[in-house]
Amino acid sequence: MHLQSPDSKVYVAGHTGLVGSAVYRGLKDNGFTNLVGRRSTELDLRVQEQVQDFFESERPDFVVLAAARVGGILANDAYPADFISDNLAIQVNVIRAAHEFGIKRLVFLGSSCIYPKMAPQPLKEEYMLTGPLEPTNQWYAIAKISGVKMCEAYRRQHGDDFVSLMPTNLYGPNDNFDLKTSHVLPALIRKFHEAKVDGHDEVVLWGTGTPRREFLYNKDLADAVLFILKTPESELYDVAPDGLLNVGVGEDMEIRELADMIREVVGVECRITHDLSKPDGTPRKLMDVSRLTELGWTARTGLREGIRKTYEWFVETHATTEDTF
Ligand code: GFB
Repeated sequence: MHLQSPDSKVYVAGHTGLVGSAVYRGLKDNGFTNLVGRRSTELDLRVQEQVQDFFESERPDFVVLAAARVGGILANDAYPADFISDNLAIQVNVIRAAHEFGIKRLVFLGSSCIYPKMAPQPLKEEYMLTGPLEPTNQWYAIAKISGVKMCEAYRRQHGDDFVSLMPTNLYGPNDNFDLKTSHVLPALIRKFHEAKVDGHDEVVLWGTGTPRREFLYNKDLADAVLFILKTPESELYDVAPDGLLNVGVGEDMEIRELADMIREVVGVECRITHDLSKPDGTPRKLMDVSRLTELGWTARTGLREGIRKTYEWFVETHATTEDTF
């Protein structure tokens, strides 16, 4: 059942992360004030008993499942056990509880890496499970594919209104700027910023810089989540009978083009070099966004504008909490 009443109780799992924080804020700004969130220190979603107790006491009407262990290409490769087991545990516990406690609609968030490494472009939802995955992030991808399939299974067996959104690479305020574990966009913001502040004349990119990626601002994803929460079931499953919808901007670019853009936004003159010992990953993952477009949603934030806002956030936050980066 879709979200209508501003009094409905919405639980945003992962409400302090890149996605969850934007979803929480987006709901609030749109008049939905009966919101629930828990930090991972208060509620460990990997522990079934804690999840059961939480649903028992809070009894939410709607759930946005944005809690996940996420990271960039090297973090995925370095911590495969954490990526597969934490994500599977979170998903099993939350999706099961959502069923048991009669949640009206659950929106599960995944990632474009669920699609095969060499899938045709742009990536259509039907390409899931049609070929081998990118090896560096197969562990995370398998967990997310399981989440999509769990939602589909609960819908099929019990009629639960559980739907999956697959966003392309995300960025924005509240991103992770740790150079070892982050994604490329926040990493490059930090690297160019530090080159500017410390007067370095070189920034090192991982890999060849030729892979292509698509970037979606986290507030645009939050807007898409709210849009999906509010879309009536008949329309939603008419467009997405398998309950899977891509979210993206429909355009991609090479990593080296992204680096040029970030260098301009940060305002620094320095050379760009390449560390070819680091992996390139998937050559391209451009989303086909025709399902969401058909329903009437499109992303609004241009990449340069989004990078500028994220850089402002980084500078402000960095100035006050330097040691957290
Ligand atoms: O964003 P990223 O880590 O993840 O890397 P993926 C994207 C591309 O940017 C790769 C290159 O080709 C990297 O080699 N790159 C260049 C850099 N410089 C850097 C840098 O300083 N840091 C980083 N991190 N990359 C992840 C998956 O894949 O994307 C996840 O591992 C998930 O499972 C996520 O799907 C959205 O786009 O390659």
